[in-house]
Amino acid sequence: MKKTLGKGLYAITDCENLAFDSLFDKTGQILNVGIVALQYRDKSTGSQLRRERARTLQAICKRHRIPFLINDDIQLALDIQADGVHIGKYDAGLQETRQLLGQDFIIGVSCYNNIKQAETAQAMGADYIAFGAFYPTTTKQHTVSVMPTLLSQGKDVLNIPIVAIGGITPENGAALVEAGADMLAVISSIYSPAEPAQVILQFNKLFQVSSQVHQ
Ligand code: TZP
Ligand code: MG
Repeated sequence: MKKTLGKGLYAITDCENLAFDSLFDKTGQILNVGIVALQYRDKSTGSQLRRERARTLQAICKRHRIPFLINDDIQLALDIQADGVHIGKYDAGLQETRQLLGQDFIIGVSCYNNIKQAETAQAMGADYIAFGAFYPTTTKQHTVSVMPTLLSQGKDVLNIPIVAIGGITPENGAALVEAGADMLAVISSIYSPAEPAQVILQFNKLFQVSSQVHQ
């Protein structure tokens, strides 16, 4: 059965800056506080090691009953039966991805700053779309810069969840939740502190406040 995605913090692994032991340890701390999804994003590790690491992270997500998604690598997602994948413009297309993975996988699609692309992805069966980068980031090069108002425009035409990404902190994330982001996807703000618990709590508060305001 396809897992559902709640509103909240969507953590993405920082494989560029952390050795796997440390990444795993921090991911455990992050899951203990509470997030709504974890994405394994790893651009440089070879395929065998990537598979092992994915399985290790998948196991801890299973224990916490948190959806586990894989960036880019749809074959790996299929092989280990992850909960979903995230694809962007350099990856397999949405149709091909859905054909390979079937209906039970979550498929998220990067739409950068493009609402039309998001509407098309929704019509083609995407489970969520991501817009960004909202703020300057050193984690990814060549990002498109996006205004928070895009989220409210997206809300008018989309009924699948909207993820915001790019340079997000608990401070600047409030405006994005207010503008309509269902999830905040975050790498460095949560993986760079030695102990991420405090910052996760701060992120989670943004969603508690938002659900009270919108009740
Ligand atoms: N896509 C757009 S910005 C970005 C990605 C993967 C990087 C987000 O990382 P950070 O460290 O939260 O800015
Ligand atoms: Mg990609």
